[in-house]
Amino acid sequence: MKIQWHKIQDRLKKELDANRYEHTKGVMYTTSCIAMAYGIDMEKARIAGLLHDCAKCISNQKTINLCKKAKLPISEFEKKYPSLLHAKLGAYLAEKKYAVHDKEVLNSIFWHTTGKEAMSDLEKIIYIADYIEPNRNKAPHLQQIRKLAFEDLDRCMYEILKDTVSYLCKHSKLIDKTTLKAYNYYKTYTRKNKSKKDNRCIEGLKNKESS
Ligand code: DGI
Ligand code: FE
Ligand code: FE
Repeated sequence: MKIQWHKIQDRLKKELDANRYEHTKGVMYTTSCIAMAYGIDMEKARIAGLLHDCAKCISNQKTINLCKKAKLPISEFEKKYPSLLHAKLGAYLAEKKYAVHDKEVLNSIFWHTTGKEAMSDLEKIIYIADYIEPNRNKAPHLQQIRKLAFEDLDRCMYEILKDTVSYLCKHSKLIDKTTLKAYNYYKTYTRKNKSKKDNRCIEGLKNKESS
């Protein structure tokens, strides 16, 4: 991938407000670090982090108009909460305006707000980095979640989705189907894997006893 880092950064600086631009850089560095920890393609993680919120500072009305023009489907839920659309429109603009054509990168931008079931490692990394980058300071359990990001991507997804769902409930916001499906998936997935791990420990102990 030939990426014109400076050109993209200069353009984003104009498109985003100062706080969002700082957040964007925070996400870019955090995605790079998590990718390093797991041996995932760092360049893909870095460019996805840099561009994930490229559509965030576009007004709701303009976002809807641009989505219609680009023939991106808008769900009933997104009509009610157009801010969710910045992820989908962001993936579209990353390709058309910032000339990033890598499908894995575009998918991780597309899913960065709701998450989804069975995400790729790159998708998980962008989702997680968005939540834990150093400028974030309001979410509960940040210290544990930041540590978990470098230990277990799936459990980290579960903890973030759990806190997000409970935050949305507490503030009487409706929960998107995709967010809920992602939450249920990682809840079941981490439980299954935990019991697999426990079984392996038990097997290990049995083997020790019998030898
Ligand atoms: O764009 P960022 O602020 O960096 O973060 P983001 O893309 O994760 O967007 C966060 C917002 O998305 C946050 O205000 C909660 C909202 N969100 C995510 N899932 C849902 C949701 N809002 C509603 N109403 N329902 C959801 O399921
Ligand atoms: Fe976002
Ligand atoms: Fe973000």
